[in-house]
Amino acid sequence: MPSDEQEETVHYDGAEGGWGSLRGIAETALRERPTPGALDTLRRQNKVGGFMCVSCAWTKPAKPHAFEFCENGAKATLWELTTRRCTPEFFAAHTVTELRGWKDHDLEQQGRLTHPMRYDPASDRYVPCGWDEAFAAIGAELRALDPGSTVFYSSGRASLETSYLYALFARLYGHNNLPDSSNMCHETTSVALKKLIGSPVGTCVLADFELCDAIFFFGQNTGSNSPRLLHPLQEAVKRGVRIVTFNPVREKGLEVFKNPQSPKEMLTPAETQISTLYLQVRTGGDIAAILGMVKHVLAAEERKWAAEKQHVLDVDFIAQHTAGFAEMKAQADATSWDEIERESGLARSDLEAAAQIYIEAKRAIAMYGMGLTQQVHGFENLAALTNLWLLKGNVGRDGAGISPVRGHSNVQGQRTVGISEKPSLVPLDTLAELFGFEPPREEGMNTVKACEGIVAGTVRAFIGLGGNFVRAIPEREKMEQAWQRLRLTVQIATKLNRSHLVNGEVAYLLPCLGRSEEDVQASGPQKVTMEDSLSCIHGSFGKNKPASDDLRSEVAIVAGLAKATLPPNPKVRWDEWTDNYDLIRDLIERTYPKEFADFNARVFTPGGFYRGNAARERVWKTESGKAQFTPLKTLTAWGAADAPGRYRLMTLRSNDQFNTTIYGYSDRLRGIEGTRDVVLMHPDDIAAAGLQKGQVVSLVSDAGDGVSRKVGGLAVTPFLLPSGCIAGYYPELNPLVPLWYHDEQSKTPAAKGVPVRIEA
Ligand SMILES: Nc1nc2c(c(=O)[nH]1)N[C@H]1C(S)=C(S)[C@@H](COP(=O)(O)OP(=O)(O)OC[C@H]3O[C@@H](n4cnc5c(=O)[nH]c(N)nc54)[C@H](O)[C@@H]3O)O[C@H]1N2
Ligand SMILES: Nc1nc2c(c(=O)[nH]1)N[C@H]1C(S)=C(S)[C@@H](COP(=O)(O)OP(=O)(O)OC[C@H]3O[C@@H](n4cnc5c(=O)[nH]c(N)nc54)[C@H](O)[C@@H]3O)O[C@H]1N2
Ligand SMILES: [Mo]
Repeated sequence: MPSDEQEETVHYDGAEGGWGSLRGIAETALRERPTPGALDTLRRQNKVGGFMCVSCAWTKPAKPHAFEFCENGAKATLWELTTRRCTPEFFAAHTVTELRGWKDHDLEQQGRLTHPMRYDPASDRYVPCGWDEAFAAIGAELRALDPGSTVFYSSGRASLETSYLYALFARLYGHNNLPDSSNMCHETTSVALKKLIGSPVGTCVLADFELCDAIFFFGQNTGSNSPRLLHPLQEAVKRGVRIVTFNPVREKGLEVFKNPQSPKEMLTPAETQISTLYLQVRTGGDIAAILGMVKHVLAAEERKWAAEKQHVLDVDFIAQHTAGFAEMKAQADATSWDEIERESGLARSDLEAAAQIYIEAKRAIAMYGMGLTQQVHGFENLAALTNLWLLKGNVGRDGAGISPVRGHSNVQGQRTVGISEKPSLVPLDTLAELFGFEPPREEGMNTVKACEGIVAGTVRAFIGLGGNFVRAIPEREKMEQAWQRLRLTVQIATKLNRSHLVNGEVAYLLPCLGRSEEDVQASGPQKVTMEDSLSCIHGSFGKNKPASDDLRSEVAIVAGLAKATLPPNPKVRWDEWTDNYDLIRDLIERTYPKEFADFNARVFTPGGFYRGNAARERVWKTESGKAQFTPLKTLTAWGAADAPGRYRLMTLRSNDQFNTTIYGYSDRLRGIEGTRDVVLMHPDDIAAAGLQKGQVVSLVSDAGDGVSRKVGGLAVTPFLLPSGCIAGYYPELNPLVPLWYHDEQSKTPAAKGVPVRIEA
């Protein structure tokens, strides 16, 4: 960062990792006062036979570090193992209306839920109830409703075993309304990569990181959101791998890293510079930036062929494995550098330098996150990226590939085992045969459709398998009002959050075990499994004493609800499955025999077992049977037109939160301390808008639909961002995102490019 600009802006001087990260863990430990076994649990975290972190989805290596966890993984574990308890006494002391006025942080700070609770409208309080009573009442409600008017949501944490049963419950009951957090996250990936290379998930495995020569990052904040990925990155840099980052924000973890687990690095000034080239692309500018790189690669091909009769492109790969090259090239040729510079906000020379690194790399990996997926033209972002990656045959080859960095720890796996609103992605015929029923075949609701149905009143019941739906979705005000007209809301959760407090007419709060806790059923202690970002399946075994004797496992709760709702079916054995999760894994194996062969025997494979990926084998399960080059519909991913006073707002995560769980108010890696009520802006933009540093302003929607949306109380904070791009925190700013403002193809809300104005 240029030093004069640095002086004017808020930033962090240290490296990612280092002592700051150890301090972050210590502060969490002080706040949560974790149970005595917690430190031992951290030692077992992400190790074979241990328990798998509930934070991010980054892979768990076969040869783990002594402490295979990061600052944020430790925070997530300590958050679960807190000694604080949110008891029936707490609920007796506060009405639901009162609690609705509390901050997210303060709600979760009450600690673990201990007892099943029922909403009592007379006293406006949650009151304790028995499990059987809750199941019976919910079952009766569901039986009285049209299954098509109910939604079964899941946040991406629940295990493969729970997820399989949950999806089966929905289908036996009669719907495919199975939205999950992925609908707000990497659904763009599931739709775009499926269409372009025939695989809804990434193509890389961990070994690729040991073979690649270059890694490109687009819109992913590794330092905060998948810090363990910094270890293979640091190793890669030491090997000479060049890393190029495209991000409007200079995120610390992709600049410099000090390994907090290396005593040598901790005691010396040693730190690793991660990115060779860091390009602060304009929000929504990646399509143009990548097209610029494509242009440079194509020009280099022409020069090299003319001079040496040698290729830059992988011409054999293009001929044999791809379709659409000519149209894609025609568009690149026809697009001027002026347009590319304007839309990306980057200089041609910088884009050429990035493209040169791509050209010189024999094997290149592309990684990306929400910066590409949460955009109106998110599909186009991924199409542009795939175009560039196919030019040199960087898909389906060791050391190369496209590797989206997934969010929740089992979000990818939930899709794998049937949580999907799209019946075409689920082996319904197999389910029909296994369980002797006729599964619903019509497409179910994704997150946006579920929200539309709730507003329209056509959705009558919502079950949440984890998560904090009303806080995570767009258009908060309208959604919260509509929410309270629901007939039934059921929340399966570990801690109290806002979604529990904007309850329906009949409402239940069902507290479950956390993944780090011992899960003992009739056949003994149970293990569960999840799938990471690199498609590896891992077993997880919780050992801690449960937070309360009245908790049930997620498997037991889902089975309890299903049994109370559905008529008896001799092929459907909720009780036996709850008694022994091996039987559920057998069902998963029978439903997905190729991916899950010998499942029970492989649960604790070091590094997980790989479930395979056709695109990695260069088998393209696309419409054309080839990997697809795509001409781009637009040069910008931003979904609005530029206009004076209109800004592109990115809603970001801090280093001190996990989605809607706000651990605290220290976004250390960006130098923002003590508050989340900020709007980050370049000093020149602040001056141009006639604002002052520290001035408190409101953001208002400028989406052009005439709907008033506003969030106030935000302090103007100077920050190094591209001109016209501003940033603030998710979920506080969610009221500004219109429900209709989403990726065109996948309906992922476009939370990274929201059109807003500033009101002083
Ligand atoms: N500690 C912690 N870990 C987490 C989470 C958490 O909240 N806390 N959440 C989990 C979940 S569910 C998910 S999905 C992942 C999310 O992890 P990420 O994918 O990293 O998501 P975000 O933090 O929302 O933002 C991504 C980055 O995109 C950049 N960006 C914004 N707009 C653009 C753009 O137009 N172009 C480019 N190139 N970049 C842009 C932002 O500056 C930011 O650095 O993390 C998971 N891990
Ligand atoms: N503006 C904006 N909006 C966004 C995003 C953004 O970047 N910007 N990101 C989007 C993304 S990527 C995602 S994934 C969604 C996240 O949306 P969700 O997945 O719905 O939300 P979380 O905050 O992860 O859910 C937190 C709650 O989960 C419960 N919980 C925690 N652990 C467990 C467990 O083990 N079992 C059960 N049953 N419950 C548990 C706790 O009660 C906790 O309060 O938000 C999306 N919304
Ligand atoms: Mo996510």
